[in-house]
Amino acid sequence: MENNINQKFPLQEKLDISSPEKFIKNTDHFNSLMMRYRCAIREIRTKLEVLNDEFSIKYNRNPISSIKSRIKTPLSIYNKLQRLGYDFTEQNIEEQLNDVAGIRVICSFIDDIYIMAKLLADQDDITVLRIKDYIQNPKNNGYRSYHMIVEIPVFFAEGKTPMRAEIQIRTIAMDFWASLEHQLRYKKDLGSNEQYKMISRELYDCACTITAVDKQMQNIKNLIEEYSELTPR
Ligand code: 0O2
Repeated sequence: MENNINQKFPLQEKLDISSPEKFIKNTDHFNSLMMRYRCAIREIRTKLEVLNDEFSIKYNRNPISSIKSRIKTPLSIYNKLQRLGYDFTEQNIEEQLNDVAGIRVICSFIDDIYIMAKLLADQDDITVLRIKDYIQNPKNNGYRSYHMIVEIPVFFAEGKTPMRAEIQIRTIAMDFWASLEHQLRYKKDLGSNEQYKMISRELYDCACTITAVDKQMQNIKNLIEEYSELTPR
């Protein structure tokens, strides 16, 4: 069947892949694959929203402040495969890339990150393939975030397809820092190496301040909860 979504891209040598744009134009399969990743995002988003709703009823608060999601752009997919030494084929996209579907969960407190991660991991249709805990083990530049690569089944007309996605869970403060640092990394006209190093040091200092603030806010929340349990209503 020509349009079966589970059919792989035609053999690479039959396609004009002299540029990613031509490749994409020449095949409907790519759009179909991206549609599948978008559906995986929708499934995971729903799971997170359900947990957040349940929390707000049970505990009168929302652990999730916001959820962002994105599908990697075709050019970014192409560049990443090139960097890893793979051709731009459907099989390589599915097998070699974990972050075509990306979901970012912004939580209010550090504890909420681990609560959300556990509640997701405990769901029996989610398979956790990899965890990178950059909160326990921050990167040298100060980056902190909790990363999960998961696989989730999505039900299409032709049947069930397991889809991979990257979930990044972090606090509002961690997200604020990471967004600015991301801009720095991709900024081309930043000036000399010395200036770049100076800004990196400043950013690292900010990361330390933000870590302290996150911990302090978590302590305040714990104290409020403890005191309100002791106070008779
Ligand atoms: P973009 O543009 O955000 O998509 P892999 O998951 O194996 O493919 P890797 O690098 O081993 O790749 O995974 P890791 O370390 O979990 O990082 C994946 C993503 O986390 C990155 O995607 C970034 O979004 C984010 N990230 C990791 N390190 C940093 C950092 O130092 N600063 C910031 N701001 N973000 C970071 P991409 O594809 O690199 O970038």
